[in-house]
Amino acid sequence: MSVERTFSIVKPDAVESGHAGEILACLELEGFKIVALRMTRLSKLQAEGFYAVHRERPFFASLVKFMTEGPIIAMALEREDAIAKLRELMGATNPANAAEGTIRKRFAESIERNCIHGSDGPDTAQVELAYFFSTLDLSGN
Ligand code: 3AN
Repeated sequence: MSVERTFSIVKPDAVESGHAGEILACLELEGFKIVALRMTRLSKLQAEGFYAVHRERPFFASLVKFMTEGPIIAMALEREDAIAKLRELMGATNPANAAEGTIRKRFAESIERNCIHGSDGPDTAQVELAYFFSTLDLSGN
């Protein structure tokens, strides 16, 4: 497996509850290098664009509302097999089904307010990284 990059977000629930630092520490302890990081607050339009694949899902409006309720921390992360390893470390979408020790098991409130996002494949990672970071942000590290 080669070194790859993935995209992650510490979601508004985790920033608000003061778990952002612990989540970042958890990522670093598991060998993820933080290549780029930005704290920002999404507008409705930006959140709708980011989650465009879910537009037809019943939870879309609520998801957009949640993702815009407060600041998020967007990150470019790097390690071997980063995409799959991050998904593993995050745990299942619904924290009730997440394995012991995963980030969602430890910090997520519900299936919607689930504290962290991670790209689900190489194509998505590329699109999501470019949604938040410029080539310049990603080139110097
Ligand atoms: P994951 O984040 O595990 O890849 P996705 O891509 O299926 O999960 O869903 C994107 C986001 O939409 C989730 N992180 C969660 O915040 C929200 N979500 C997913 N499924 C539901 C659901 N059944 N009800 C409410 N929100 C959901």
